[in-house]
Amino acid sequence: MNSPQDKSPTEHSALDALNRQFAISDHVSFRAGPGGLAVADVANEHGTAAVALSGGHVLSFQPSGHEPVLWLSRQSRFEVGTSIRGGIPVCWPWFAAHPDDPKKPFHGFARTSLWSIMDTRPVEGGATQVRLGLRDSDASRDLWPHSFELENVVTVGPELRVELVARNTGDAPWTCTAALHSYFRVSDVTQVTIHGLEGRYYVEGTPERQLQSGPVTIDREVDRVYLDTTETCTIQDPGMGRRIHVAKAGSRSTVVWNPWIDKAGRLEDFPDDEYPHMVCVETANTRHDAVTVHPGAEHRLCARISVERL
Ligand code: TA6
Repeated sequence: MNSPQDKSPTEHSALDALNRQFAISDHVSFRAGPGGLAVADVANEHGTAAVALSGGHVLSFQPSGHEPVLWLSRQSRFEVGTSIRGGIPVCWPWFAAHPDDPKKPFHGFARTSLWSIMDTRPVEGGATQVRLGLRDSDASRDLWPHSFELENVVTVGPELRVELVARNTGDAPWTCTAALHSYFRVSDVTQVTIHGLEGRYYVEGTPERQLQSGPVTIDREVDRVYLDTTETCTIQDPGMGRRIHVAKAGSRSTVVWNPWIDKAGRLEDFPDDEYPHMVCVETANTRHDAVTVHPGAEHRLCARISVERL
């Protein structure tokens, strides 16, 4: 962990400036997190969370009286320009490979960009909100020739509410795909069941649509894009004695992913022994659920995450 003397004068002043402008006593403070990344720590009666400015990335969420909800790799890299493994990566303005140029960053550039803090505030019910922002730049326009303002509005309360707001600040419509790529902690992925996708069609690897019969269970690599679904998903985890609810708005796709043994082994930031303890249930719009935003308009993609004891 970084100790105070490890930080450079500029890192000190940047964190000091963030704390001067945006800290809220007992509720929001800023520190140098892993790899020296600036992290907002949020705490209130409902629980705690941490959000990195790199990627506008929720790293953790722990409701009071519960175990942590999000999985974060102990082997993740923490450098601006590199995606963080775990938490809630923001995949935008495209999900997975770029549709025309596979050399462009997988899952878009938002998750590897340095975001700014726009605002922090208490909100009703004892919750706390942190609003992060990203806007187009020469670098982003080289990858995606459009003007935009992106906000990730993170509200920590009885539930974790993550709302990605994408505004078109240009003079022509653009189309994007996206995901709040949430990694959830589970006791044993082979023992969990994922409910809410019964009877929906998904694609996995090939373009052919397959019908989901019953709850989703995982006993191999699963990488499924469920289309045309607005349903809340529930991860039932008997080992941890809890259900995790993933409600959503502005999303018509849900992605379920577990890398299983071989893919976990190929990912250098994913410990080989960790695939049993995580599952991604992602709040997305992809494939034919892509979203077109007209000049001056915006789209909101929202995930609401809550926990219930079994
Ligand atoms: O959301 C599922 C997925 O598209 C998988 O195919 C896998 O690649 C995962 O995202 C993680 O992608 P990343 O680029 O973070 O390794």
